[in-house]
Amino acid sequence: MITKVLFGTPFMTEAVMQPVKQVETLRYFTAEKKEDQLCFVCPLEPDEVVYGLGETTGAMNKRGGRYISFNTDTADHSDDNPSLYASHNLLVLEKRGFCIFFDTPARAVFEIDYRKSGQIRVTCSEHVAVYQVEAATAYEAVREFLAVVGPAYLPPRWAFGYGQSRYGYECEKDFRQVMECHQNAGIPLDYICMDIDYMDGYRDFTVDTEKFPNLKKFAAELLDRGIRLVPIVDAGIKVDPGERVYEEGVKNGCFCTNVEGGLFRGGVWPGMTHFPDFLDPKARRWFGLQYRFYTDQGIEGFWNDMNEPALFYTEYTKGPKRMEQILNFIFPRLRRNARDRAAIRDYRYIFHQVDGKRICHYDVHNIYGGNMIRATSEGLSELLDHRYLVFGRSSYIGAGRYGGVWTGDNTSCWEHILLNMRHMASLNMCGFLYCGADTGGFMGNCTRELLLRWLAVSAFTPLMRNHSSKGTRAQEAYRFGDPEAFRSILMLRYRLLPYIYSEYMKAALRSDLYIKPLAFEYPEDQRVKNMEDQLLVGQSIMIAPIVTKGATQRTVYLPEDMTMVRYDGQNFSCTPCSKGEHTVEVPLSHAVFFIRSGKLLPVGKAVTNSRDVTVDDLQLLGDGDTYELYWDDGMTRDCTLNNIRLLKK
Ligand code: MIG
Repeated sequence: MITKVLFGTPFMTEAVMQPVKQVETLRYFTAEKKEDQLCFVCPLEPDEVVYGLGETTGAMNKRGGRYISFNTDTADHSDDNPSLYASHNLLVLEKRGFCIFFDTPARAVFEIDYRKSGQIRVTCSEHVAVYQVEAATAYEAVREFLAVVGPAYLPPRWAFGYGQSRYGYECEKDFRQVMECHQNAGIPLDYICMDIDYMDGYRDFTVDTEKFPNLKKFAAELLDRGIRLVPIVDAGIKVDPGERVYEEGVKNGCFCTNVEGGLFRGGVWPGMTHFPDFLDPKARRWFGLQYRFYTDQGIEGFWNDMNEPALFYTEYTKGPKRMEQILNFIFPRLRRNARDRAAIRDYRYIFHQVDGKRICHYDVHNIYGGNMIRATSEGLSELLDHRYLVFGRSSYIGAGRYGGVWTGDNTSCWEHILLNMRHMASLNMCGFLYCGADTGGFMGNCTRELLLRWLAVSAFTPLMRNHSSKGTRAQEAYRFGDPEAFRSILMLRYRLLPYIYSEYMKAALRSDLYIKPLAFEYPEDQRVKNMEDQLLVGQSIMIAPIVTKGATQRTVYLPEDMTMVRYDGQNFSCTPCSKGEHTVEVPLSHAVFFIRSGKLLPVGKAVTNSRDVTVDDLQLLGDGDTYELYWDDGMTRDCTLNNIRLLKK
């Protein structure tokens, strides 16, 4: 059962869409007033697992950590960084079948068995709507929560293909090369992302015509070969008198204001920018319809960046920032503190217009980015009559209805494969089904081994994109010699596409999770409680990938009898395995995963582009009898459970 308790006058974040019964008391938690904040406290038993918090660092079991909901542009994804790009204030008390969502757009601190041992302490604004769900199991509680948050975003099928990206691709030649190198090596590919260098002076809704003399023609040329372009769109609009988008935004009052009542100016990539007031429906619509610039050229996929919003400097910053930047670079911890301070300072100078009232950005900071995703998505749904790809960096619960998320600037290191897995499960609990990390790592230099192992994990995540930063080693799948192994792992993705697509669509339509922790299906099994390197993907598969450098084998725990599936790049071979521990050998060019008992897995033919995926003669693996296949044309908006057909063995 889901209920809500209101404290003060909570800001309407629109995270929850369905009506929820209001009650007077909280279950398990007590609220104490602390100056102008509330502190919610809940005692924990010693072995209790606490899930949730979506995109946060560290383990999936949040115990022992301190997390701060305050959306931050940060490339430090180490365990002790309390804030990443998003705020997802959901906690799941696994054993009690209980989840609780603190719905406030303001900063919130979660201390889970941290400051006071054996306690959850949540400190946040005194104006907060608290949603609580009590159910028989944690899995049921989360599904009930997702049902009131609203249906998850439905991407087109091509968005489940493999995407290649790099901050550094500049012009037609670069994109053509990426396409050709994949295709010549027989490595599947569906889209290539365009980072900020495609724009004219980093202005959204423009293109540098020296680099792309005819973008429409170029997009068509690529699409003809099955490849789509996915440009980046940043939050800020360049202050640029005479330029159409800027002038329109000013004229229509679509930008955030400053302390004095003028327009707020913040330095980002284009120099001084105005931030669209994404909290204002009028500004959202105005911004969303700007995407016509791209849709007119046949482009239907986008990523939204810098929407925390990221701020390099402001007009309130006195003196040169250079020394601070150098120090920040040398001392990352200091940098974090400096950034936090800078953000707190700067965000206090930004104002929104909400229902005719001036609201300080600092107090609603965490819902800015999610509303950019919403603006983008709502605009595109007006401009197009079919589905489109949108994913963003910063988000809040509820934004998962409008688009997906990627997890930002991670690093080419082994620990971040595991972080990727943890994020996928935690994000799914918060309603972000379409998600993925920068495969291979954004910062740092990737290696062949790291990329292959990472691909073997992201082969199962809805968003599967290889992305890296300027100045790092090139990490396209064809860069490491001997493309055979890469072909094998990526081919696996395409052979699984009917399943991945079908499971995703069913999960979205049923308020279910696409990726979940083992404890959600095996709540009685003590051994899976803290298992974070094995996950359930859809209803048939369990993955247990290799995430350690140099390892060629690992121990896998099966909570029930399962079928082990090995893909060697050509064939699937199946071995029944009994419940318990197994040592599994996985060479770099192989992928091994498991089919749950009584389930089936449909696999398709080896193809190199999503448009060639068919379900006409699927092979059915596993020991089940039937499989519910969701299938449509991959583009229609008419996505209902009527599109499910039953496959029988
Ligand atoms: O300040 O657009 O997370 O994916 O490549 C960095 C350049 C801006 C941050 C994104 C990253 C992207 C990069 N952006």
